[in-house]
Amino acid sequence: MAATTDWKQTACILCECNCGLEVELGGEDGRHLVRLRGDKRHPVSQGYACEKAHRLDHYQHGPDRLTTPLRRRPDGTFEPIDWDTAIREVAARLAAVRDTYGGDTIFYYGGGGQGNHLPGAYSPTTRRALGSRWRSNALAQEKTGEFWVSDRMFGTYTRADFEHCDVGLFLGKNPWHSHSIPRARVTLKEIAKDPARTLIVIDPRRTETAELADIHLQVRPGRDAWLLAAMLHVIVTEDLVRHDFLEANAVEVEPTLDVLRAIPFGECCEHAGIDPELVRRAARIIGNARAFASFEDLGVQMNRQSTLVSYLHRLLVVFTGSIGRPGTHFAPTTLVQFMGGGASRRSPVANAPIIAGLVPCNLIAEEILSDHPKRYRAMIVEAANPAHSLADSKRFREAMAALDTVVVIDVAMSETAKQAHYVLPAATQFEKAEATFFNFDFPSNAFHLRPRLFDRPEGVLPEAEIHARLAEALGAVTEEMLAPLREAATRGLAAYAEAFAARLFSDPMYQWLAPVILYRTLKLPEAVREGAVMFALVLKKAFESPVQLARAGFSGTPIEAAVRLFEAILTSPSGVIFAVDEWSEVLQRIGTKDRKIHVSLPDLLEELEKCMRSGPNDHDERFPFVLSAGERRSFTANTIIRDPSWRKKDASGALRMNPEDAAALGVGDGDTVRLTTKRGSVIVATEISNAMQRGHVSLPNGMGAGPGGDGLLGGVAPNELTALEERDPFAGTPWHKHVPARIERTDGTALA
Ligand SMILES: Nc1nc2c(c(=O)[nH]1)N[C@H]1C(S)=C(S)[C@@H](COP(=O)(O)OP(=O)(O)OC[C@H]3O[C@@H](n4cnc5c(=O)[nH]c(N)nc54)[C@H](O)[C@@H]3O)O[C@H]1N2
Ligand SMILES: Nc1nc2c(c(=O)[nH]1)N[C@H]1C(S)=C(S)[C@@H](COP(=O)(O)OP(=O)(O)OC[C@H]3O[C@@H](n4cnc5c(=O)[nH]c(N)nc54)[C@H](O)[C@@H]3O)O[C@H]1N2
Ligand code: SF4
Ligand SMILES: [Mo]
Repeated sequence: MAATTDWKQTACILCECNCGLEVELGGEDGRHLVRLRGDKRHPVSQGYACEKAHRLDHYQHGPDRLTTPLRRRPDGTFEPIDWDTAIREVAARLAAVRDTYGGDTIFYYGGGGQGNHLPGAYSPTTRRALGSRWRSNALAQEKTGEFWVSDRMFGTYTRADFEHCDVGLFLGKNPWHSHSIPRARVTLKEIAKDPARTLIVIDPRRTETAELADIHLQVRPGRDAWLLAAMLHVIVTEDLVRHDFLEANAVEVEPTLDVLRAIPFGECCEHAGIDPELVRRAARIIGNARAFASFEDLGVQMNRQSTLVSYLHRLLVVFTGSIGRPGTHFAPTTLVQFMGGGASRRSPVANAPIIAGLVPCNLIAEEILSDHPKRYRAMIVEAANPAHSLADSKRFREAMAALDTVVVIDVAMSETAKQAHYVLPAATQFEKAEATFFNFDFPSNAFHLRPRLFDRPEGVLPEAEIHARLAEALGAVTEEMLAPLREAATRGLAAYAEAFAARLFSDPMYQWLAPVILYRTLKLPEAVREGAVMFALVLKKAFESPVQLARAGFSGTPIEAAVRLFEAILTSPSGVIFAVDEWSEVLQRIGTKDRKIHVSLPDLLEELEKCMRSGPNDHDERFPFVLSAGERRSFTANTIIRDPSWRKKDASGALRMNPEDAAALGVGDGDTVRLTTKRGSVIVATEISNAMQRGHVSLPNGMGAGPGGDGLLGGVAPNELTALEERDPFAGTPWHKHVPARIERTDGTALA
């Protein structure tokens, strides 16, 4: 091995925590991430990193890496083309779709994953040049139900302060593996070992988090609505409701309390499969908490009654007055507000609600496979793998095949790229500057622009450059627009800022073109060049939140504060605290029209009453098992890492199954079974696990061989088994965690 260089700062890109890392570069060509450790200077992660970060070299050196633009031949194979040809042809084909059918038929999917949100920040320029109107991404298959409820109740999006809570609840969430809160394992262990604090987990599996918990409510799969209704019933009937908080901050309380008083408690506990005394105990602990923090995630958000459960969960938070105090819930000052938002429009073909600006993922195929005049005709996919990650991969592939033009921008030949007409290869997240807008910390909030670690190989481009070239080829960004700013840039950042702000605030069109204009005209050091777009975002924030920025040390006029903050971002390779909030500000951020929390959502209360009357209705004789398709494990990271050799354990992604279920079938640990759902049938190895309850089986996320089985990932691709119509009636989010399934021995014997 050649001599290694110094430690360099970057961040992990495998989950939304983006823990700060220090890495040693080396290997034969100096292009490997040889050693990695948590970066103590990172303001949020403070040196923390989990085991997954150590495997990042498998991302940087993935086997499916793209190194040149590709064009599909009529026989379906790809031929390499040069960048000039690729940009010219892609621009011409998309412009032809725009001119024939309207730009609103060009659909945009993705924009970023767990570690990279700058592509999505540059894409507005290309979308504006094309008149593209509709878009979506993974949030519209997980969080849009929660966004919709939060928007109606609070007019804002909240997160929880587990570090200072005395009662912590995880609902359909296994943070030991999936994280999503800073330094998750440290915080979980601290709550668990402190006798004065209580950790409550609601999960049908005995997860690693549940093992640490004081109370594990091992709910029957898909029955969370009944469990939460029962818990709320206890809180209301035992009068553990914080009336002072509600009087000061909420409206429409009484009608909701009436519905909850009438909940059939015993029946609910029975449906949930949990001892009524344990339900009471958990509810009392939450009702009497000094500081209650809670987090819901995919176990309920990708499940039956998901939007109703998001609502009931928020009622638990509001009735216990758990907003706006340390250890409870907060609304942070974020740099870019992309989590949250209500339903504004309806989609052009299926008339589905667009929540947070996103078309529900389960309806995209329907919006394409239609004879509606406004059906989508073309699609740009960037930094996402929807042919793998959306429900019903077969149907999604059919939809892609029906499109006139598909352009995929990715670092690797993904399942989605395989279906494209043009594949544009991007620099990896370590070959350009990158960042995410997952900034949910409180009271101090941080942003981390990671400088480039490696030069990029010839043949690939960062997304900023791809969008700049496309916008120029489409004639949307011209030299005439750039010249005055180029000139201003020679006079320093302050002069540049004045010139840029004057244009930004005088021309509404400019904000769409600003990303590429900034990238083309700001003179930045090479290692942080793609950070140019941050200038517009920072400027906007300086006008919106001057007090919070000033507390973090960025004061002066908004333009002065923006210049200071932008300079700090460029020169802080471990990240920078950009805003400091105060707890007293949280309740002032309630953004409903009357600035009150709206406790009653009539459509969801009606849904609650309907569910209570009808019972769960979730049993199908033909499919006696419930499959959770997509569990987070130690060796899963969506499809960010595509190299199967990184999986030291569980390489094939086993189906976890309860021992009694296995015994009834005569299946031993490691044996293969046939797993069948409405949409597909696969052969999979089993892992017998005491963590599973009877009737519930679980497959990992992010595995899968892709179409034709010729990919490299290994294991079962979960969405070969899921169906589009299995979705929430309100938000359209999929029921990936509740897929009715049948299991047979590979010799054909069905399990009783
Ligand atoms: N290791 C790893 N970490 C990740 C990721 C990864 O791929 N790998 N992905 C990241 C991403 S994109 C996300 S969105 C998060 C997701 O993070 P999580 O939501 O924590 O992830 P999952 O494991 O998909 O689902 C959580 C839990 O839901 C439970 N569950 C299943 N059915 C039910 C039910 O009916 N009721 C309840 N209450 N629970 C149920 C499952 O048993 C599981 O333990 O993880 C992030 N972190
Ligand atoms: N059945 C089932 N399906 C699920 C889930 C589940 O639990 N069960 N979970 C869902 C959830 S929560 C999520 S978040 C989604 C995730 O699914 P997607 O949003 O589709 O994203 P990823 O799998 O993270 O894929 C990211 C893509 O980005 C590429 N990439 C990596 N770095 C770069 C870069 O720098 N530039 C570009 N242009 N591309 C890059 C990778 O090669 C990969 O193809 O999956 C969802 N699908
Ligand atoms: S918690 Fe998430 S971001 Fe942090 S090291 Fe682990 S996978 Fe990476
Ligand atoms: Mo996700």
